[in-house]
Amino acid sequence: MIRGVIFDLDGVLTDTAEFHYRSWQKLADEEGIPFNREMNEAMRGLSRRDSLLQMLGDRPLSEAEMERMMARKNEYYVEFTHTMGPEDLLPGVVPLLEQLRSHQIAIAIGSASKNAQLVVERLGIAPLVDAIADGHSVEQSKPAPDLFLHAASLIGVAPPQCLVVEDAASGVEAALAAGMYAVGLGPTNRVGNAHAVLPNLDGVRWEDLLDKLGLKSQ
Ligand code: G16
Ligand code: MG
Repeated sequence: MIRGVIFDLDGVLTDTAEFHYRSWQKLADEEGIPFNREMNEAMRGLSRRDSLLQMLGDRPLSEAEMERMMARKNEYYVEFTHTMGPEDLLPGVVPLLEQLRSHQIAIAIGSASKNAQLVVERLGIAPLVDAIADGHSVEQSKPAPDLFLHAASLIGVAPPQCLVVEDAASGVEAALAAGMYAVGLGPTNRVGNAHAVLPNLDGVRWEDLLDKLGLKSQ
């Protein structure tokens, strides 16, 4: 029986993935580092530091330089978040959250982002969310299970009774490592390891999710 659903934020509830990409691209262009959308795909769901390391490849940088680059990327990203509002919620999100509420299913956010709190507030969904585990919550980010285990403990639900909704391979791996159910959103070459795969949450009802997982609605 599923008693809690943990939603990834970027790429699941809202398309900040595009804002993250544009911020990294701006930084890369300024620094003369070759970068493009395809390379960005490999960074989906990774923490800020892991994303930078991925972008740098074998270019050696001091810790201080890395800190400065991460701060600049974040400046660009936070600028984007200032333009965000409830209209940036992806289709199907609010009806699904409301449906979960009516079934007394606990709702948590499990995001690698240090800006998750800010984004949740801008989206106007804070009242529908019981707990937020974010980039400040644990040391080991996705694909380690720590972030989702922390989210589960915040809502007081045992991991096997949690379902994670993710758009990134690293997030699906994290959910499986945490012993949770995983629904992947997007192409199977990205999230195919999840228990079930859907293109997005548009029109998706709670019963549909349980059905896809081979579980029964209670
Ligand atoms: C997100 C994004 C990643 C981003 C990470 C860290 O995670 O998918 O692209 O690098 O957060 O974000 P920040 O720089 O704001 O701390 P998620 O887990 O919400 O998909
Ligand atoms: Mg994501």
